[in-house]
Amino acid sequence: MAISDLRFPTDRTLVMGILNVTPDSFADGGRYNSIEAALHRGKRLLDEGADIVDVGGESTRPGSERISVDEELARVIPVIRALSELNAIISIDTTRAEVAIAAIEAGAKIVNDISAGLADPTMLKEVAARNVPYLAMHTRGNAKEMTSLATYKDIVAEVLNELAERVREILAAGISTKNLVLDPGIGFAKEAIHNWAILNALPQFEELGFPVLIGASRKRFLGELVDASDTDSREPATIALTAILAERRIWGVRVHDVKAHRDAIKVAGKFK
Ligand code: PMM
Repeated sequence: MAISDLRFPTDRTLVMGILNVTPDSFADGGRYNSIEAALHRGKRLLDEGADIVDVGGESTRPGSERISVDEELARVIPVIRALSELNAIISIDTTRAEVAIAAIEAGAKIVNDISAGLADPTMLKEVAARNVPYLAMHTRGNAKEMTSLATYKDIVAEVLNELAERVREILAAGISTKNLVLDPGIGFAKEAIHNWAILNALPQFEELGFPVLIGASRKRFLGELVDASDTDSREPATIALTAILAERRIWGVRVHDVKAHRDAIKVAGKFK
């Protein structure tokens, strides 16, 4: 299975809809924490035109506590199984190989690993063995450490170097070049100034030679820009960002409100 086998449209930016099955996730925390509610939300993301539904069971917000593998599996597997039966393309947002393997067995087609293989030493080999697309995101340290690790002399050069190092390891583990997507990790071990510098340097990230996905939806740096402390009120700024990224033909965006972003991408598509 290569990314091309998933038959995504190639003439526009793809939309990955966020489905956090967590009671504590920062943008939809507590609202969609039961399986039923998660399924309902997942179906809505699909109806609104999500190309991928990204199912995650563990909150990655800075400072959050880890949950057990069993708890993570219990949250995500029933949701993945049910949505896969609807022919949805599911990505599993996890840093654990065991969860990635179970998710693939339940029908997930993409592994989204915010640690790019650093959190679990067996992740890369297990993904390579199953030949599924792998989305590798840049971060530093774990959720508890990352805020203190947001120190850079040259943010763009350092993140590029660190991602390139991950790419070498990912390919050495046997994951195919056709199956790799990169993500500079907006908000992960990065302050607002770092996030903006990265977003201004997207061509350099694309020059690494892989599709690039951006996950900026409702994140704090947007709230700081438009003075929006609650996450929902950061949505207009997120949509504006998607329009710009889509006009620049970024491969994908990871967002909460799929319909609005599909619309923004349509508008961007009118600019050549
Ligand atoms: N952000 C979050 C979780 N998973 N995965 C990728 N690939 N990129 C991201 O930027 C990303 C992610 C945190 O946001 P959430 O709590 O709203 O899911």
